[in-house]
Amino acid sequence: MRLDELARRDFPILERIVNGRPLIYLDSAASSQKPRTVIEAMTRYYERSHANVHRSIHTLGEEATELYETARDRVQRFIGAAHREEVVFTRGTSDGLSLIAETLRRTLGPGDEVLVTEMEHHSNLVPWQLAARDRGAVVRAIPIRDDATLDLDAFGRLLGERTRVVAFAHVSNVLGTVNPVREICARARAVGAVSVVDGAQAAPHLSLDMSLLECDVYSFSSHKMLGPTGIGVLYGRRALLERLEPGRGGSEMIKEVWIDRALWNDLPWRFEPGTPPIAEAVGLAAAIEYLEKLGMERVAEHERALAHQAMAELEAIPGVTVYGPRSPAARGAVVAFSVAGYHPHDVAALLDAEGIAVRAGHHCAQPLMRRLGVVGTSRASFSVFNSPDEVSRLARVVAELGSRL
Ligand code: C6P
Repeated sequence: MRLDELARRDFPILERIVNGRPLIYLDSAASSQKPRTVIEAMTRYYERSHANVHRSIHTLGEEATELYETARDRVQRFIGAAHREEVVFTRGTSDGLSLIAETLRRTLGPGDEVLVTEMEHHSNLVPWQLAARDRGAVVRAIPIRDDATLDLDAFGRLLGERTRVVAFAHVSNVLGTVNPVREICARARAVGAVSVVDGAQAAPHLSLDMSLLECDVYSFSSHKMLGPTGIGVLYGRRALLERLEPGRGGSEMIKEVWIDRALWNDLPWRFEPGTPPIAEAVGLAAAIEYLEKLGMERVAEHERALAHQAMAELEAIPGVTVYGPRSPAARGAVVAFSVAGYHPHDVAALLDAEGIAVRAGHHCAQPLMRRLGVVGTSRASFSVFNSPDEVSRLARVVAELGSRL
């Protein structure tokens, strides 16, 4: 049985009729839909176990703490982290990247360099701009080649003794390019720079193993991987987190506080000030359980096949341009495209009228749009519940738009 045939009935929202048509949801890269088990786990938590964590001695407090910390163990196994202390819960990818940029800020000095890439999402650019601006450091970008991959020779030339941080996406949310994480992190390490990976578009689709990637920091969101909004994960190598001063303060991240100073808590709580997203952690654990039951290798294979099909069918339509690497093996589960004569927003609106949800615009990657010479693109993205028929329907409707001109 194909993966979508197995998974589809688990997603209640897919029963919706939109604009008179059964919903075809091709916008999981922006936010995926949720299986029933995730929704039910969160409801069950609120109906039976809710209390604050780490502070209440009563039964519900202990149950909530147990559920929250068990979710951490589940994430640890899912991403192959060596230690549970390396799993910090955040509010999402952007929040995790901001947290690490705020934390590393004080390690930057005048003339130091933060390397990013031309394909970054604003969430992996702006926090570094803020950190660099405050410390007189500079942000420089590794360019991309015309085949939509990173120019690693240029990376070699940019990398130097002033490089403090190398921050880059595992998978581009526009091009779909899968970057060579292990190689980039090794080269960053060789010059003593901290490697920070934006895993927003990788965690939902690829089997992750931190022990193989050997990055220092890896940030991703739950809501793109079938889990709830409001929670994400910041993996940080223990040796790095141990020597960093927290960039944010509040309750739970301290052991003892005086008026003028405080003693930090142990990892990972040192980086989790305030009441954390507890129900969301329960939902994320349920999402991981669901993905693990399907099997991440199978998930990756299914979504790669859909992306490959979408590229082939869309490219065959006169007037359609597809962006990103040609080889499906080098791509994630997004396919950005443009239709000659149409603004990307109009393409999305016309598809919506047919019940097909895609995203359009600059995808929070304006420097990349400038590099591609476009104002924006339309983008289809895929998840476990999407079928080859849905991809063909997308291509048919796009072909009709093309022939209308
Ligand atoms: N990209 C998209 O439609 P948050 O919003 O914090 O969960 O994720 C931010 C983010 C960071 N990096 C990458 C590579 C991303 O793709 C995203 C989210 C969505 O492409 C919304 S702009």
